[in-house]
Amino acid sequence: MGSPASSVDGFVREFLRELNFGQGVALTGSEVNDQYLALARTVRHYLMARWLETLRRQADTQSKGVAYLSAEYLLGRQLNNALLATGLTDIVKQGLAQCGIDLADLRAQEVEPGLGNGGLGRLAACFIDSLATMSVPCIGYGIRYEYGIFRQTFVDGRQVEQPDSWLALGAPWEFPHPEAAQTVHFGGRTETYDDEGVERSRWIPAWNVQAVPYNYMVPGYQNGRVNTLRLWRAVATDAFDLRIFNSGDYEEAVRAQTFAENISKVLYPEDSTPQGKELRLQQQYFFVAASIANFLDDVLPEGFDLARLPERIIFQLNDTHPVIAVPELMRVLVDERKMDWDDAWAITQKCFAYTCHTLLPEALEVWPVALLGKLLPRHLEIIYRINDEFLEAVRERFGDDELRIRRMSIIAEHPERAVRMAYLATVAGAKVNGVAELHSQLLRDKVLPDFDEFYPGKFTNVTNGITPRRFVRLANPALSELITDAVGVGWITDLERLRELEPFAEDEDFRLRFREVKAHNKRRLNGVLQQRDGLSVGDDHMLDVMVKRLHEYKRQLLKVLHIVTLYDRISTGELDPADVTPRTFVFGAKAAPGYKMAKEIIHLINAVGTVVNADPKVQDRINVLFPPNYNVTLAEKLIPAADLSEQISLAGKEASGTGNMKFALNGALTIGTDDGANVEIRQLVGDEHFFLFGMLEPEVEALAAKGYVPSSFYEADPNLRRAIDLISSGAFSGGDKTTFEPVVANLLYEDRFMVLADYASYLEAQEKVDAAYADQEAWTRSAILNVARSGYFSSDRSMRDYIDRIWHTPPTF
Ligand code: GL9
Repeated sequence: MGSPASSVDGFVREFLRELNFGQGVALTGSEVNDQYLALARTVRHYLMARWLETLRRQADTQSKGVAYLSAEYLLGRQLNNALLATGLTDIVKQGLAQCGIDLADLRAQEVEPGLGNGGLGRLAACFIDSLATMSVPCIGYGIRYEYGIFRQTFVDGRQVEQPDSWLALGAPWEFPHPEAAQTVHFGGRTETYDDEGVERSRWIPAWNVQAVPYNYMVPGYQNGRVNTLRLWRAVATDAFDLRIFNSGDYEEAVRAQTFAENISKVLYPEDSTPQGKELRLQQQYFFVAASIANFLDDVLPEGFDLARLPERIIFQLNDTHPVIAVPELMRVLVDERKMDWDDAWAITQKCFAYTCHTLLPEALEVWPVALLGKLLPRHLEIIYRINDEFLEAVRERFGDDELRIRRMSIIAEHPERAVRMAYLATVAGAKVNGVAELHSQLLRDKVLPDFDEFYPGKFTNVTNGITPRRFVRLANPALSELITDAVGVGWITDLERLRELEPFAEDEDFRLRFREVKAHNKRRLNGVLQQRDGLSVGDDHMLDVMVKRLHEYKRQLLKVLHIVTLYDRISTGELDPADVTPRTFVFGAKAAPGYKMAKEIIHLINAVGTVVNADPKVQDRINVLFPPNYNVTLAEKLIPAADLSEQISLAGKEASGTGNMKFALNGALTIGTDDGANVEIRQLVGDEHFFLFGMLEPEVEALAAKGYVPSSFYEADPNLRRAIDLISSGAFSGGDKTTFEPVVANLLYEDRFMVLADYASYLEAQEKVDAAYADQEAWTRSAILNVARSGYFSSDRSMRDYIDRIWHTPPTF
């Protein structure tokens, strides 16, 4: 198959053909959505030959690859990335212009697939981009949610969730393959039987659904490689029970269908807390069972000797969500392929590796035994046997240390009998990794110390990364051009080359151009915010940005207290407005719909914003913007415009963060705690170019051990008292003192994440920010050095680390 001619005329022909024959419309009178769909399909054609070639070579070489198992992929828009990968942007721009169409209008038409909640899902998307760019064989496996992360709106400052119907206007990037559906079973019971003298177990399931694969292209950056992302959709096996249907009971007939299809209906909008919902366990098993079956039956060649499975595949478990894959592979090997248990277990232990993404104990998934037994009875038996053998080995090593046995058991007994999925993953995985140095250390020392002792060498670190293609090259074309002018284009696939920018920090002309890039990006952001929400960033304001999921541990409240303090001091005349650095504070954050406190905090941010923005005493000095529905698309506009990046979680709580890396690479300076990957960012960019504040992790531990009394900080610090009293007074709630009482009471009497303890230090660091910003030359110098020294945070480097330490999967071509 020849690829379409890479010329403007060739493109126009292809595009019009898609518009006419694919969409069934003429150019004249076609809608923007028709044009977008036709363009997407045209661009897809250009990738097709490479995709087929990649698949063919993969089948020929039979080399080891990665199966990335992830319940979330927060992909962001596809069009621009596909254009970049193919190098078609200029041709397409010109071709469309000939048709009287502006490429920018078609880009804006795309609804991003928001199939993830936050960092964890975005990380998966960055990783598959890097693997394709590095020519490493990888299949991403996940779920094709019909509704992704909810669309957030604000009504009277409160979050309201709307369904995200991302498929409504067409899905031009996906390739459904109903003929390749897998059947996934649930429920029922198990039995033993005599298999020619061998006693075996089998599962007699009660019901099943079809898993239909939808394939997506994952193009490498201009390297001719296209990997595959395979997302599963649940479809009812017998769509209608015809007998019932004929009897006229339509509702009853479609009930089974609705039930089955609910499995891939909606992404759980959860952040770092497990949702003990049966449907969620169904989702997890649904996608891993389909993925394993797909790999064994369809990807491996016929007759493949499964004893050699570890030579062909490593299943990377992205958090505990896919961990039910462990007993599933055992079930397939032992029950279906009739393998000996010990052989199967030896293979399984080589085929899985587990990434942990959290430190919050409440975020570690556990599944009640009762639920697992009902939904997956055979898997529960297998887990029990894995646990028995594991605890036997622990006994052999440590003797009958019952406390230790209870601590390490995969089965928890309290508060109810439940399977600890992180333990199962740790026992089964060849390797276990955390996502930043500090996190991996704390994982070994605090979360899984018994396992670290029992399995020397099993724990490792791979610090997260982000793809420079999407988050620098595409999101920040102006900076990309400046960098390329200075050091050449090599940085896009070899981000350490940014080091070569260091000398330019001393170059006055370069600094000026760097500032022009920021100014340009702020104007661009202004345009987007104007159009999207009617918001605007103040002229010549420092842009201070905090964008991430709304969670107490991330401490958006600390940022709010800073703003309230500034507001209070300016409006009471204590601070001369002329002495305040003009700043626009930007928040972007979704709260899990069931997370009440997070939603109260959103309300408070909006309420403070409303008052601050309307008060003439502080106008043109400080401004608060909270554009709703923060997503990848908005991030791509916000981050390049930012001057200051807020990474202010309580030390020891943020596993890594990846937004922090995106900001540094786009030339923002960070104000942050010694937490997650902030630690590594600061080490690399240098203390002088990073605003550190707050307790260190051991200090947090010590304070907690001694007994943290938040109100004592309130009593002792007049600034803090004033800020909190102002909120309590009703100043931001039209005089109503009760509105924010729950938030204030929580701060004063619980404050689990020690906002009040870090407040003074944070304020002090913010004063340093102001002082530093006043010297624009020095600030720019720091910003350039942040860019130059952050090449380490490319997800290409993360992938190299996974390959060296865990996967051992070389590039193929
Ligand atoms: C997270 C961690 O909280 C982040 O610190 C980390 O950077 C990412 C990626 O490793 O993983 N774990 C987690 O559950 N989420 C993370 O962001 N939450 C969401 O994705 C919503």
